[in-house]
Amino acid sequence: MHKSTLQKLSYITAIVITLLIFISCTSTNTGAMDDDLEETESLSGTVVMESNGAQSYTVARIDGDGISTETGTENPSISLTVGGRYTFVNQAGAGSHPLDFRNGDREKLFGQSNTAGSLDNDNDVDVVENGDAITFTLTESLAASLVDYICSFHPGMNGDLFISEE
Ligand SMILES: [Cu+2]
Repeated sequence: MHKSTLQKLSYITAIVITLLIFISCTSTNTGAMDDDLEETESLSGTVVMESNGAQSYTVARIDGDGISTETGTENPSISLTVGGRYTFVNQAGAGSHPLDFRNGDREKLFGQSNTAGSLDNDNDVDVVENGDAITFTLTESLAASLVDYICSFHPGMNGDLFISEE
């Protein structure tokens, strides 16, 4: 008799614990989803570029959200999340190593060189240049054509751009 009462108690305890765990997991998940929504609404990040002479660009650091890359390696691939607004701070110098962004046909979309780019004046991409920094919005349409970055003076300073979905 005692044994079966104990068994019932332990079943009930197990059920209560399971319910508590379930409830706490559910509330945690809801919180995480809210955070994700906030992040995608205001996704923005900064890539700080340097150069290894005229040989290669390097990424000194990244700040904010939506960017992944390796810092300190030559001409690293940079992954950007669609929908974000990104600033590339070209510490190698916009005048010495103008940073351009290109499509798969190696045509300039926009950038720091004096050559015209097809998206220089696109309202949605909204390219803004400020000293050595260049800022743009990675629209779906831009994401479909953006392929790499390059120094317009030194073709060896060149790396891939990858797009990640949010
Ligand atoms: Cu250069």
